[in-house]
Amino acid sequence: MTQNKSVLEWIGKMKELVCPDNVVWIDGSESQLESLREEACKTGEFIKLNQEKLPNCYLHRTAVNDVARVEGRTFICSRKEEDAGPTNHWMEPQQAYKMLYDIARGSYKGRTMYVIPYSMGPIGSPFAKIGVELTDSIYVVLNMSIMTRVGEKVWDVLGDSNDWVRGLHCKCDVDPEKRYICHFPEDNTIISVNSAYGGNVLLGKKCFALRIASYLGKNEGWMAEHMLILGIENPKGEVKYVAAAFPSACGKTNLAMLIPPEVYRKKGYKVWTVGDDIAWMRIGPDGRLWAINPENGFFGVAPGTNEKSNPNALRTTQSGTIFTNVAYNKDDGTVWWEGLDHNPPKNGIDWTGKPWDGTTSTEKGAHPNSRFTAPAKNCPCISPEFDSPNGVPISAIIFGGRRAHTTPLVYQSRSWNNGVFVGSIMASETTAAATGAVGVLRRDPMAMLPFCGYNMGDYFAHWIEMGEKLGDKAPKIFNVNWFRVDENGKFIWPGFGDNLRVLEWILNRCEGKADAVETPIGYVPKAEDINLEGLDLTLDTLKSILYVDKDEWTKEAADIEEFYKKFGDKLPKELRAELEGLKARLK
Ligand code: GTP
Ligand code: SPV
Ligand code: MN
Repeated sequence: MTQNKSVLEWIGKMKELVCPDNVVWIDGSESQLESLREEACKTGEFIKLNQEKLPNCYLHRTAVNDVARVEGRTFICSRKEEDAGPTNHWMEPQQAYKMLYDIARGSYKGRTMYVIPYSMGPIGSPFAKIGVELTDSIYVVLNMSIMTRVGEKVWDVLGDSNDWVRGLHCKCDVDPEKRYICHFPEDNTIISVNSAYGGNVLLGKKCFALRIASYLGKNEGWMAEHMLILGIENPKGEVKYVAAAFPSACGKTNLAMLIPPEVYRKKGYKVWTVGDDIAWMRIGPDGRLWAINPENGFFGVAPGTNEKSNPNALRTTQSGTIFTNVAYNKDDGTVWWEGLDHNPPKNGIDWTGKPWDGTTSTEKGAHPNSRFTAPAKNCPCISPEFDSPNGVPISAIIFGGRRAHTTPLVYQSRSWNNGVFVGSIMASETTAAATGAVGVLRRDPMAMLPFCGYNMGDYFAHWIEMGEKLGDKAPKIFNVNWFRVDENGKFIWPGFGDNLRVLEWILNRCEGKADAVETPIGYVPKAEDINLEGLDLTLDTLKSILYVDKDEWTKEAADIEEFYKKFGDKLPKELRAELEGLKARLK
């Protein structure tokens, strides 16, 4: 426990509001966690899986109306509306507090308040930040204990400081009409009510490590980004790190854990996972950009994860993992999801809790946004630098989206500012990671549309400013698209492990070792410079996905112009100039 006055005062105030029957302080000990797991099994919140096949693994099902982030009910409650900006929902803070307190009042009656002290980033690292989450959900406690560094040590590091993020989570009745995820960046506070799902309630993740942290980063001169961090070791044993921003369910976990194609493995290439979702980046004493992963686990998309697509992820989930909304196999007490293998359970239970026969049913067994929560240390390719308090130096920043057409497999930006432009115009087809229609193309700057805690125009300006500070030590900026489709709607690029072929070109470019072809949007590889050895893909097919179509991009430029209008005079003049430059090159 702690004597920290600001903590005790706030908890006291929240206790009075929500009226718990009792309060449990989470100390991070295995014995405490184990008793919570047992309790969750008793109440049915958890199902204990086959402990021989999946030791210490559990299954949890959420309410059917509570299966993804709710962007429409997520608010940035800054004092001035303008500070939330045109891409966020805004609520006036006093009005928001009143509404949330009215919903939260008395909602812990008959329940327990769990107090979770956690660190985002290795405890005591200069990058790390501390949070306290209050919750009435054991599921949240057990997930937070995997996803963040939880326990007594956090109080020691915090001491009597007031610099910590307050998080109140109230499950209430999981009523979707009263569900709100509200952020008060100016008060270091997050309040989440009426949900019990992932990103809505594991407040250290998107709420703190992106929405609040992006605001802190702007004020303190660092960056909080929706990026994986990956180390690529070449046959000489040199490791280079890249950070990549893709929207939700667009391939971060997969790229972060990729297994090199056989031809690369034989040569001695290795890949090391530092993070799969969030990067906090600072300029180091050497002037380069250094990154840590503030998380301690992976909250990954289950469907599509299999022995071929992502064996490392699969292995990571074989112990100590919580599965959410996947299918259950009653015969052997294991779990299943679409795309795991061709043997769905005959005698199963689907993600909604109904009996399900995977061999005859056309219904899905697992929800498309079903997830695993797995400890980072389980990952066979976890980087030796994972816990490093100073992070890893970033050579390249990669943006990417899910686009059936228009965007080539890979291109390099012309400069840092041009790279910021490339990030700002990212567009991607929506996925099941958020509620709403799937497959709709939308602009998602830097994959941060749902996660930027302040005015996106100011966020662009912050990127430009970081580039000025980094100067010639700035990482090079690239864009990738694994998702171009042919006339039958099939993905053309094999993706997954084979994405290393593109990463190799990217790293070669960073070291001035590869050639490129200049196009209006930036530099694309000469097709011959992408290693296709061992791949069933012709040079002509590769050329077709490297091609930059001027007509398509002219339409794209007009659409970007429209999109940019949103930001009014908050749009940095540098980005306006980049757009004009693109238009001129397309003429
Ligand atoms: P969040 O956790 O929501 O932020 O998602 P993520 O960006 O980590 O996405 P993830 O790696 O879990 O991938 C989501 C989906 O994209 C899965 O269904 C994958 O099978 C698919 N996917 C990932 N990489 C590739 C790729 O290189 N090519 C193709 N075609 N699909 C991919
Ligand atoms: C995402 O949607 O980008 C996720 C899952 O990583 S959640 O934690 O629900 O935000
Ligand atoms: Mn994510």
